[in-house]
Amino acid sequence: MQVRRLGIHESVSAVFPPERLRDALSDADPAVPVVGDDELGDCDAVVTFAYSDAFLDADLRWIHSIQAGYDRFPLDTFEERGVALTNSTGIHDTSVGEFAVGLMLSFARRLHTYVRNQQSREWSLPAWDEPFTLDGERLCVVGLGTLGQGIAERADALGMEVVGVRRSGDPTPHTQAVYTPDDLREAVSDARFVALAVPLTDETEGLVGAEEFDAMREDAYLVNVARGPVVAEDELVAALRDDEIAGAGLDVFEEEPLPDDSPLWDFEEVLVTPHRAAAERDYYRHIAGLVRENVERVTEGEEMTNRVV
Ligand code: NDP
Ligand code: 7N6
Repeated sequence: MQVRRLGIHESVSAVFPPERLRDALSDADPAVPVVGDDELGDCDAVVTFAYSDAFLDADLRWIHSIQAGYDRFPLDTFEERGVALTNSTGIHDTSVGEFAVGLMLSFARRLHTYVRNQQSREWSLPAWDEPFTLDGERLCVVGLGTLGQGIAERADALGMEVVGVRRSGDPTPHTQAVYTPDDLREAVSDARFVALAVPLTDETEGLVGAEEFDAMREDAYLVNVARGPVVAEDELVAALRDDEIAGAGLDVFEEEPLPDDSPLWDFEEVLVTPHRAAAERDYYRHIAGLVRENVERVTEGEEMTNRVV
């Protein structure tokens, strides 16, 4: 494969201005124009946020997704057509790790309640036994890759007792025990927090539902920074209504933006964030690093990193 013209698809503007990435790659060998669907004609490859059928029409050889998740891409078609897809796993440990810990800290230290009260100039005290500390509390991280390990490392630093779940069951740093998905309910049963950090796949769709909420402690919080459909959302709403769990910090949803009429907006112990756990001003720099490395690898005839298909 030769990359002479690498388009930066305008859809990356969902996360950063495309021109930032263009400028960061200006010293790379290929030309790096910002392109829309109609301007892909001369490109061999594209860096993108969204998937567009125009990529196939333009016969691109390589597509780089600025997301770690690749659930929206037609992998089988890419495979059939010999299109390489690379993703952006490996860059979100700090950003999402800090975000997930932020959600947990907010619930424990009651920050979300104080922020809400401030809107109405209300000096209102929590019940004496409502606030708690993360120190000594148990966290179960489901999915122990970049995100999961980023969360585990920061939770461990705060004195939390961290366990995790992954298919291999292999140990990772900062976890005291690692379970396999068969033992998911056992893994979540003693946890004060359950943080989801798995990719959305056929196996993980609906991974957490009524039975898992039933297995969780009544004072437990769910944190979802993975993908909305990993959780059966109706069953989450039911679990929150029936006080089967204490609350949830949710960055991702079955439908995004979260519809106006979703009951999730209204729970006091639910924090809704707009799929921004990974957002940071240096995002485009991390992407530039990944893209630059793969351009060099392609030039040298080496295997690409973060190759999905
Ligand atoms: P990685 O590939 O680094 O890690 C995925 C982890 O999930 C691995 O530990 C894998 O371990 C585990 N896993 C896969 N399938 C299962 C399963 N069925 N049950 C339990 N564990 C499983 O990905 P990232 O950490 O970079 O990203 C994970 C996902 O998080 C992305 O796919 C994306 O959807 C989402 N994401 C969300 C962001 C946000 O802004 N909210 C930002 C970035 C990512 P093993 O192979 O041993 O099973
Ligand atoms: C960018 C979100 C991913 O999968 O959804 C995330 O990497 C990216 C703000």
